[in-house]
Order: sequence, then C-alpha cells, then structure tokens
Amino acid sequence: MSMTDVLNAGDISKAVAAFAAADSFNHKKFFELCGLKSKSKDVMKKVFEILDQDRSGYIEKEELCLILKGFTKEGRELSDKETTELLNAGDKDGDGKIGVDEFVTLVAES
Ligand SMILES: [Ca+2]
Ligand SMILES: [Ca+2]
Repeated sequence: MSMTDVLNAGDISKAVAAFAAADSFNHKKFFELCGLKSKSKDVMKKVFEILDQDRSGYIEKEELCLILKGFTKEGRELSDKETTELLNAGDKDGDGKIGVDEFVTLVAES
C-alpha cells in the first residue's frame, strides 16, 4: 500500500509544494489540498497506517516530523515547532502521540 494508491499523485505534489517554505505547514490546508479531507474514514485509516512506519499503532513525534515524507519522498521534514503544533492539534488525550481515531478526527475536523 502506498499513498498514491489512495490519493492522487498530482494532488499530493501540489499539497507538499504549497508548504515547501520552513514553518509554513498548515495541516488543515494540507489535508484539504492533498484530497484526504474529502475521503472516507477507511481511506484516512489507510493513510494512518502508512504514516505509522513502525506499526506501533500510533504516530509518534518522530513519525509526525516525517509526515510530508510519508506522502511523497519530495516532502520536507517538519520543524520542531511545526511538529509540536501538529501534535498538539491532534493529540486529544494528551499521551504524546496520535492514535488512529485522533488522526481521523484531525483530518475530518480540519
Ligand atoms: Ca508509530
Ligand atoms: Ca493521543
């Protein structure tokens, strides 16, 4: 399973390119631009599984930093500031990582 199986490669490129500048990442706009926001919950869960690289069942901070790279190799790493902001936006139960339900909520509410 790869990201382009569930999302349009052109949309992914466009979304990643929109946040190429340092500290420009906006997850709400990103999920919209890459097309994920309008997908079903099942697709969001598949994307979560891709981003959960070590299959721990959570997207930890280290994986969150690499979220754009998870969408495409051309993606950049998020800065510490961006990673922390994204974690704070998604981590509803405060355990310091993002579970699948938290991810779906983060995408859907954005
Ligand atoms: Ca993980
Ligand atoms: Ca959490």
